[in-house]
Amino acid sequence: MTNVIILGPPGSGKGTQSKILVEKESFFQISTGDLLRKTVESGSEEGSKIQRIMENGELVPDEKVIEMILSEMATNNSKKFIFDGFPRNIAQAKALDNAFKEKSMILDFVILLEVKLDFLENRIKSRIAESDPNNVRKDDNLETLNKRLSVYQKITYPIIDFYEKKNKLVRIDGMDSIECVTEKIIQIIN
Ligand code: B4P
Repeated sequence: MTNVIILGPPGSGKGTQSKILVEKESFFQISTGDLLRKTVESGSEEGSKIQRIMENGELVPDEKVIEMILSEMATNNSKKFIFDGFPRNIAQAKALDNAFKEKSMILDFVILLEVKLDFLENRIKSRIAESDPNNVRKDDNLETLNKRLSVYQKITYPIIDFYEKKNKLVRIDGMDSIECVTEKIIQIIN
């Protein structure tokens, strides 16, 4: 069956598209951002540490994120996984490769949503506008966005090359409408 990674800068639409693909194509979504936000909401000491990291626009340590991903894969026997927000660096990409090998699974596509960086400010502003005013994401502000963009360029960007060399990467214009991006993804995966 089909396993897909959705890659792109913060606010490029990874979560938006993954949720649509869950509905339309019966994928099982694994979103590290959503899983981390749940840990933060639990109010645990670990959650408070993670909250500070996310509010600073930095990456949560690999051990935590990889452990969450492996546990999600182990407890859900879906044949169609969509990874949203993971991997975000080479160490995470290699850990996912190993998990796939161990489970004899195949990674079919890595879909890169290409969005010009100066466009992302408006995306984050629209996510703030769409949110419940009492529940706006703490990392949704321009200062944190700039840090997240810098982390993306320095740390996440090299995995584009990693997947390109494996012939898994497909680039999509993420500046098209939400519907148009979905349509292109569905064409690719089918
Ligand atoms: P994430 O939760 O992954 O969030 P994201 O990158 O900000 O956003 P996404 O691309 O999903 O945008 P969305 O669809 O909402 O990460 C948050 C933080 O968690 C990270 O900074 C990090 O600290 C931590 N983290 C997560 N994964 C980690 C990992 N693997 N390792 C370490 N740390 C990790 O879209 C944004 C807005 O744009 C929405 O309002 C949407 O409606 C709009 N939009 C989307 N597509 C559009 C389109 N085509 N046209 C117009 N608007 C569009």
